[in-house]
Amino acid sequence: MSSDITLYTYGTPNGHKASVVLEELNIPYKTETVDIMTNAQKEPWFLDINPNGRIPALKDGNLRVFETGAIMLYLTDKYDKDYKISYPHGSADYYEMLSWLMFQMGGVGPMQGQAHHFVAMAKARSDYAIERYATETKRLYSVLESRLSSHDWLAGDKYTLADVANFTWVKSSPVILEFDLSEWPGVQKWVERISEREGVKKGLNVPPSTRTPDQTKELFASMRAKVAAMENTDKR
Ligand SMILES: N[C@@H](CCC(=O)N[C@@H](CS)C(=O)NCC(=O)O)C(=O)O
Repeated sequence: MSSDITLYTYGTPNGHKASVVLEELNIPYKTETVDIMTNAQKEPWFLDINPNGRIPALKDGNLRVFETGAIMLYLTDKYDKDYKISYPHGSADYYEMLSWLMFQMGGVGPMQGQAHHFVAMAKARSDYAIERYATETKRLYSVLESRLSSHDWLAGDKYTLADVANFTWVKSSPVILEFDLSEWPGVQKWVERISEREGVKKGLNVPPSTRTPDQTKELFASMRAKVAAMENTDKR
C-alpha cells in the first residue's frame, strides 16, 4: 500500500484515535509532533491544516482532514477495502458503528475532556464542575456497559473504529480521573481485549512517549493535587 499521509499529532486520546487506525490498517505515514504544551496548534501554518487549532489533523497529498471522526472515516473509506475495522457503507452495521462513533465525538470526548480539565488542569478549583463532568462521564460509561456487558464489540460482531474512538478515552480515565474500571466489568474486559492488539500498542506510542507509565501516573497525581489544594471558587 502506498500513501502520502502526514499525521500532525500529540500523545493524547484524540491523537491516538488517528494513529491507532493508521497502525491497524498498516498504512504508511509520517508523523509531525504538534506540541500543544507550547500552543503550536494555534500557529498559522497549522491553522491552514485544521482551522479549529486542535490536534490531530492529517494531510494525504494535498487533501487535509481534521476532526478525529472525519479522519477515522476518511482512513477506513480509502484504505480499509477489506473492512478490517469498518463495515460497508449503507449496511445496518455501518450505521451502528457510526452511532457509537458519534456517541464518542459528542459525548465521551467533550464530557471527559472537561472532566480532565477541571480535575487536573484548571487554574481555579470548581467542585461543581468536577462533579458535573465526572458524573456525566460515568453515566456515559454505563451506556457503554449496557452494550459491552453482553457483546465483545460496540458495533456488530467485530472490532471497529467505533471501539478505537471510545477506547482511547476510557483507557486514560484510571490514570487521569482515578476511575476504577471494575465499576463497569464489560467495559474493563473490552479495554483489556483492545489493549492487547499490536496496532493499538503501536498507535498509542505515536509520537513516542517520553514518560514511563509510572511517570505519567505521578504527573497526573501531582496535577490533581495542585488543583485539589486550591480553594473552591463555586458561588452557592
Ligand atoms: N473534536 C476534536 C477534538 C480535538 C481536541 O480537543 N484535541 C485536543 C488534544 S486531545 C487539543 O488539541 N487541545 C489543545 C487545544 O484545545 O488548544 C477532534 O475530535 O479532533
